[in-house]
Amino acid sequence: MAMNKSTSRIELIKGDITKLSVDAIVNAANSSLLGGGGVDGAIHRAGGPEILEECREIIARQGGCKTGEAVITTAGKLPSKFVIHTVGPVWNGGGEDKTEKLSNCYINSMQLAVMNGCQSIAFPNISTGVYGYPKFDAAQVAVQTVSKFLSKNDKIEKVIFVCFDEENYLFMEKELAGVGV
Ligand code: AR6
Repeated sequence: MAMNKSTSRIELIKGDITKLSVDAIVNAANSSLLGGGGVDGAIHRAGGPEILEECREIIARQGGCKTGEAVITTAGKLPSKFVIHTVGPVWNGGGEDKTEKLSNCYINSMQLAVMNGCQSIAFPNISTGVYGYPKFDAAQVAVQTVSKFLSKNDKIEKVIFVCFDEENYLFMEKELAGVGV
């Protein structure tokens, strides 16, 4: 059935991820989980103190979040149900494990979404801001990882890639066209 094809479940939009009414939005956090700039700052600002409160509980329990891993909180005042906080790799000149770590961010976030009964999830362009991951390469990792995951998992009905900047949008558009979106 066409609806089950992985690519028909992927959508690309331009905009602010904090505005989306999806089951889960993903935050490009850092391992302290205590907030920061970029999309992380925007999510905590718009969501209110409840999200940070839950992050603190997670820190008390497990001491932060490692690169490539993900944790989940409720979404405070945001229209989504959950925020999934994942920690992308700092590019810092690159290296093979950066690709794997970025890919793990997408996989672990989607797994956590599935475990929490989410059917829709929105991703920002993880690591492509302060963390300096080249946008072209990051787009490739995002699209390849997500489409592969969807082809093996039918619980997620919609993945939305939310681009805040034009450059990421264009790279994502090109990459998605390559997989038939
Ligand atoms: N909605 C969607 N995307 C956004 C938004 C938004 N409201 N705001 C920014 N972006 P960054 P990183 C895009 O720097 O590179 C933080 O301080 C932005 O255009 O937010 O993973 C954390 O605390 C860019 O393409 O995350 C960490 O310390 C993308 O989000 C560190 O930055 C990611 O940029 C993480 O760095």
